Amino acid sequence: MQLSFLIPICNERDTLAPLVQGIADHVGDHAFRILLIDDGSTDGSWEAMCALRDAHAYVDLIRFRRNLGKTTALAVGFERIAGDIAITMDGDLQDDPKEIPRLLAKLDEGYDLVCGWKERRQDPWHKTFPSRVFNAGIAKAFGLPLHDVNTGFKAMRMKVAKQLPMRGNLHRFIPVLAAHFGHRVTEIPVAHHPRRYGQSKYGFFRIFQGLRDAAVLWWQLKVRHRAPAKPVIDRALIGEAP
Ligand SMILES: Nc1nc2c(ncn2[C@@H]2O[C@H](COP(=O)(O)OP(=O)(O)OP(=O)(O)O)[C@@H](O)[C@H]2O)c(=O)[nH]1
Ligand SMILES: [Mg+2]
Repeated sequence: MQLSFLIPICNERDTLAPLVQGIADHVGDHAFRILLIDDGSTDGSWEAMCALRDAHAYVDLIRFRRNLGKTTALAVGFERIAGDIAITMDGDLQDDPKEIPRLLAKLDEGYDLVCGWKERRQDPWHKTFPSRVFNAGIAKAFGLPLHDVNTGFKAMRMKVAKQLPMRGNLHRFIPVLAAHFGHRVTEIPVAHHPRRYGQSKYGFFRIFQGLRDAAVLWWQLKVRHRAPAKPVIDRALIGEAP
């Protein structure tokens, strides 16, 4: 099986080398590629990414000229990758690559998307509490009983990755969208580590953005029965990897 890892990066210079090494150590016998997307980092992440690309034939890079957001990074990445399975991970090494075989084993049971549920989330209460409320609301509104809809750690069949309409901030709702398209969605608990390097990108107020987006999506999917369209991406904003 060919695995394609897709990792959006925004100022995560210090985690990149151990993250890439951790993935390479846990893919087993599978063929794999790792696509790192630099979303306008200013901390030297791009230079670190270039060093990794030069050292490892399985590393691919995309660079945005400025910060376009996580959803756009995933949109561009999903379009670019190939293979059988897409695996998304956060770039901050809070997700543990050792969980890769377990996510793949769960897909093998017949699922199309497996979410990594950060059951013991190593983040402060002002992140974990709103997240719990948000997830409970999503579960009820969309009839999708997941504990961690917005987890960055997911494995999915390539047909799911290619179908997702990644616009606005819909990266938080990938499982909702996949289930809407009839894909089989589930979750498994995964290890989660405290952030050791770099800085948190999302503050307390993302909950309000998430709630607004949830309300709009609920209206579109549950009332209008119409999924958001795929975005048109402005190629001029995507620089080429030298
Ligand atoms: N492409 C892109 N990715 C981003 C952006 N902001 C965050 N990310 C990615 O999203 C991941 C999660 O962001 P974090 O800041 O770690 O959010 P969090 O895990 O909820 O918060 P912490 O626990 O404090 O790390 C990061 O590792 C990045 O990979 C962005 O502006 N653009
Ligand atoms: Mg994090």
